[in-house]
Amino acid sequence: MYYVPRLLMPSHFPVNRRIIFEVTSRDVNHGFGVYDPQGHLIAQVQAMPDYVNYLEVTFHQPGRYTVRCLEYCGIGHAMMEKTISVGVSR
Ligand SMILES: [Cu+2]
Repeated sequence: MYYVPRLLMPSHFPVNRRIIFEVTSRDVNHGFGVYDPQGHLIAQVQAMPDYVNYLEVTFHQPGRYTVRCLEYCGIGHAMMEKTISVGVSR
């Protein structure tokens, strides 16, 4: 198992290991969506202030995945995206 504390978002993850994301928010509601290298949504959970949700993901294929906000949250919404690499060098 690979545990991701709520204030830490690494950009590299291993393949074929259970990963637990702690998901919360400091301001308003957001959506936490994980997309595989082909652009398919593979996991999602809501990010809410003062509450922690846990999202378990196992990346079975190496490649570049994307985490995006899935809920309109304000003027910065379109920029809420992060690329993560799985099983490949940074
Ligand atoms: Cu948003």
